[in-house]
Amino acid sequence: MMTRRTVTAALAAASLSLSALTLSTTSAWTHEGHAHAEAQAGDITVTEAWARASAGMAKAGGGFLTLSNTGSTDDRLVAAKSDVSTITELHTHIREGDVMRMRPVEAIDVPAGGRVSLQPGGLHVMFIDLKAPLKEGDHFPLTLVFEKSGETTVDVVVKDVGAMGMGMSHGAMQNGQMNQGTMPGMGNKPAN
Ligand SMILES: [Cu+2]
Repeated sequence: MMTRRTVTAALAAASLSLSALTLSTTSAWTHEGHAHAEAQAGDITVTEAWARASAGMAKAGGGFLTLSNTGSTDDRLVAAKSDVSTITELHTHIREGDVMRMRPVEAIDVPAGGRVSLQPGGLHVMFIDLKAPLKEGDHFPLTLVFEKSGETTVDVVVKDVGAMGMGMSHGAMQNGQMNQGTMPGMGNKPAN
């Protein structure tokens, strides 16, 4: 009897500390989320941060945002960091014949007085080896590292897999399928 009670108490304590952990994680995210869809690093403003909901068993996702440099010094986005994936990279799309391929880039220029959009079919943040599917309505912090302006954290909202953000100017992006659709057997899954 005592043994069982001890076990129950231990379990209760464990679940208590688990919920405390969950609580602190949530509040940390909420706190960082106060920067919300807009964040500032020096003269650089980050707006319209969103990620595409991941489809089915996809282990990668794309993140998109706009960078505005109101200062008089050129800067560069040199890294992105997030907890949603094992690896977070900066990518671009390159057309090879009829196929759009993604390539990692070392940095994304944010010229003085300039504005750069990371958008579907172009520059983007790549989340590789997602720890969990990105679901519509979720949001998560993404830290951006600039060469001169330092770091800032923006809240990224997850939008439906078909969301096209800035428009549908990319022919290869029809139906919201990125070129992961070229993977054998992955092309014609019905949308959720
Ligand atoms: Cu990519």
